[in-house]
Amino acid sequence: MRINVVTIFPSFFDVLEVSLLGKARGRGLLDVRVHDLRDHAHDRHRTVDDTPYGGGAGMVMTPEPWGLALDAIAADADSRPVFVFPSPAGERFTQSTARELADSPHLVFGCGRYEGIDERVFSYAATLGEVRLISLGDYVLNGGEVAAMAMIEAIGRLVPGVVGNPESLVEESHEDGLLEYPSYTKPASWRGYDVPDVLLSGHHGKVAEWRHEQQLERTKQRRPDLLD
Ligand code: JCQ
Repeated sequence: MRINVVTIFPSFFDVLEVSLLGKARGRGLLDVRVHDLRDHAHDRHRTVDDTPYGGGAGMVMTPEPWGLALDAIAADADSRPVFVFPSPAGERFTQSTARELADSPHLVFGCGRYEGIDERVFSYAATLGEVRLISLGDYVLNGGEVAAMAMIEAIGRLVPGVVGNPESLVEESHEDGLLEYPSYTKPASWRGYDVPDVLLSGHHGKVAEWRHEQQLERTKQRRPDLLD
C-alpha cells in the first residue's frame, strides 16, 4: 500500500520509522512518502495561508500549493488514490473506516492547519480520486497531522503481513462491536490482587463464557452507545 502525506510539518511523521509500521516499511509492505506543502508555495515567504473571504477569525490554507502538491502525487500514481482530509467536520473514523481504507492501494492524507483548507481543494481533489473528510472524534486539534498518524496506524496494521499474528486482529476491541475482555499474565497473585480463578481452571468453554460476560458488562458500563 502506498501512503502519501501532505503537511507543513513533515517531521511529525518521523515516528512512522519506528515500531510495527517502521518494520512494515522496511519490508516493503507500506510505502509512506511525506511531502512538505511549502515546497509547492512559490512566493518569497513560501506562504500557505491567507485571510478568509467573508471575514472571520484566523487564516485559511490557500489552494495553489495544495493543487500543485496533489498534481505531483497524482502524476506519480498507478491508480486513482483515496484522498483523506482529517477534519473535525468530517464523517467519524471507526474500525470499519480503517478496514475500508486498508483495501485501497493508494491513500493520500492532506493535513490542514489554521482554520482549515480552502473548500475548492476538496472539489479539485475529487477530480483526481475519491475524497473523504474524516474526523477522529468530537474535539479540535491544531492540525490534521496527529489525526492522520492515528488513522495511518489503524489502517496500516490491517494491511496483510504488517501484524505478524492475524488472529490478534480479530480478537480485539471493536472488531466484534464490544470492548475487549480484561487480560492477565503471571504472576497469579500480585500485591494482593489475584487473577480470576476461571482463567487458571484450564476449562476453555468456561473461559470463553466468562470473557464474553466481561465484554458485555464493560461495554454496558463504559460504552452503552455500542449496544444500541
Ligand atoms: C480530526 N478530529 C479532529 C483542524 C481544520 C481540514 O481542516 C482542519 C483540520 C483540523 C485538524 O483535524 C482535527 C480533527 N479529527 O482537528 C481544523
